[in-house]
Amino acid sequence: MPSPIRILTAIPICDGHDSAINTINLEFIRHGIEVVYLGYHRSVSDIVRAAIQEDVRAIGISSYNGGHIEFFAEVVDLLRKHGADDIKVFGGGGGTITHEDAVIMKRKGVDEIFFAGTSLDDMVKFVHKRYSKPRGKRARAKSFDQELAHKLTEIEDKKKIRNSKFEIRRRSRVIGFTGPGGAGKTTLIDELVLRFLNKDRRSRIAILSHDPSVVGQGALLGDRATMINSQNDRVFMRSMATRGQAGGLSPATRDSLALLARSGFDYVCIETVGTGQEAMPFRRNGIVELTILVMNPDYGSRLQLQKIVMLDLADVVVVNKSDLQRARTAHTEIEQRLGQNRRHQQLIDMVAKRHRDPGVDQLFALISRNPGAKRTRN
Ligand code: B12
Repeated sequence: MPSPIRILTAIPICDGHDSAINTINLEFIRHGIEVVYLGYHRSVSDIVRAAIQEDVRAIGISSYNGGHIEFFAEVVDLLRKHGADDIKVFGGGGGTITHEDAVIMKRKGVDEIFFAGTSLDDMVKFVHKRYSKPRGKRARAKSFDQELAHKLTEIEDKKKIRNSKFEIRRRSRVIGFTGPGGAGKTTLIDELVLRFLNKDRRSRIAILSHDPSVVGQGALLGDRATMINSQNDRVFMRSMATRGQAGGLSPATRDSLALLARSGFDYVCIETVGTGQEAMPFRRNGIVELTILVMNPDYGSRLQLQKIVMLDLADVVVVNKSDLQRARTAHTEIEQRLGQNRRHQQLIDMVAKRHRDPGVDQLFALISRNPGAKRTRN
């Protein structure tokens, strides 16, 4: 089976018209395409950085608020500057982009522009036709991030990894984040990233983030859209689809994580898909040194807690959204459940989305002062 086509979609800076791209994303994933969605209000450099790190075949931009001729051209130029002109650019924008504009945009290197009235089917056909051919021999990477991105693709595509032109340095600390969908794992990682970046101005962080593949093998890899602080040159983020594997990770996770962990990052954060009660995602993964279970206070009754396997295995349990009414009860019930394990697991309440949240500070302090001391038992 050939690997799915990976594309990145985004909306330009100062533009919040996301309704078209949300529909288009869904249609793409239904037809076997993996879509890394970067969200709206994104700068040229955010888009190009993400496209290079994700090593996508193309970038689809949806633009409504004007300035599209310049914006699309800058994306094409910056890709060229980074030696990433094998990543192509296409897009649309209803009644805003005229046919005359499109002619200029194509002259500047844009592959295709779609106008109002185009069927979703035509767009899917275009992506399959234009971007499904296997890449030929690739030119040597121009940067460390680009080389790493190419290697991660080789791992996902089960190809032989080429030797490194860039130095592989010391081992990173690897922190695993798991928990049900919507508990706030991505927001928490993004807040921790802010603290990592501020603490040491030279540090670099990697994030390996998972989302589920759906019927038809496509996937919406949407964690980047929630990231604010992680849109930074010191952060390397890669989104991965589970590609048919149950349990929260992908068949390529183990090797990808091993590569990231020896690539000189200070921290590597790995985030699972939203998991169920039986999940033990890091069990067979010796690289993760600290596992964090992020929970929502709304897990149901106390009885539900007995069934969550990760409550036995996690080093730290986070009760996020602790401003919700049920959070105090949740804290007490989880505390009692953890007490039965007799493992000195930490329980931290927080509101991860809140700026300068003391619970996130507490978790950050725990991670930073605990270098490698606490290997997970799972
Ligand atoms: C819906 C809408 C809104 C909604 C947006 C909801 C949302 N979350 O997206 C709301 C009401 C919030 C809104 C707000 C505003 N809007 Co408005 N909005 C529109 C409207 C009516 C439709 C856009 C749309 O979603 N169409 C539905 C899609 C599915 O169809 P489509 O646009 O034809 O797109 C097709 C192709 O182009 C293609 N396509 C589109 N994108 C992509 C991307 C890829 C990768 C591909 C392959 C294809 C593709 O797919 C579609 C399939 O046929 C347009 C008018 C118009 N007709 O375009 C104005 C319009 C875009 N808005 C406009 C304006 C001015 C605004 C506001 C600034 C108004 C204000 N003063 O507050 C704000 C700005 C909001 C913001 N933060 O950016 C102007 C922009 C003018 C300009 N460029 O100079 C427009 C053109 C209206 C007008 N004629 O004045 N807006």
